[in-house]
Amino acid sequence: MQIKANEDLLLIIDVQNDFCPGGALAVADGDAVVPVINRLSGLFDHVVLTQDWHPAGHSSFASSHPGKAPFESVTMPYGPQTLWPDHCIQGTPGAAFHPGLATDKAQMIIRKGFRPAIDSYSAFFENDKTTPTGLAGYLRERGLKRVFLVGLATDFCVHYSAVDARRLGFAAVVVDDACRGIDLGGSMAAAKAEGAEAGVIRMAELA
Ligand code: VGL
Ligand code: ZN
Repeated sequence: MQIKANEDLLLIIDVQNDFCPGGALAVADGDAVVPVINRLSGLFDHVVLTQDWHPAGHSSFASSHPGKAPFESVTMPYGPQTLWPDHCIQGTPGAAFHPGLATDKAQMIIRKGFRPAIDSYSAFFENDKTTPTGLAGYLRERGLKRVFLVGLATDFCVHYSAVDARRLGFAAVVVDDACRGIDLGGSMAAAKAEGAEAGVIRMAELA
């Protein structure tokens, strides 16, 4: 696939210490994406990073729900919400980007999940599916049409971002060798099916 410098964006999702081995919500082999993403960054003129950025006591943390354990689910006003171990707390080392990630090329960092009462998987909308992050406007103002998605986790933040990109009228391409997933209760298979339904393209790798 040919990269179009003036139309394509590389969207690097949540490559943060807490999602890498040793982190609070470690994704198996999560740090393996770092060298792959660093190479891809060199191919794009437009690069944006996202950073999961929760206040302490965030409502997506199991620790905020007495009697609940991580990976259980609760019903929030905006719908079902999976509960996670405390992770990516603002300003902590776990919320920092992986030290090996090349971040200099990025022109913007979208922080998400900072509102205490609502989680945000997608880089475009919070989990209520209506509160925007501003990324769609950024893409439109810059005339960008296609989003290549990489990072963590394939079946949560990458997936929700890809589907929202499609919903907003952008082309969306997930590059599999630059992503790793959590796979909770069949979420990898579900993400693949829902992504295909939404018109998300999956590539094994981007040469
Ligand atoms: C993520 C769960 C909780 C992700 C973020 O980046 O995929 N997953 N917060
Ligand atoms: Zn989170």
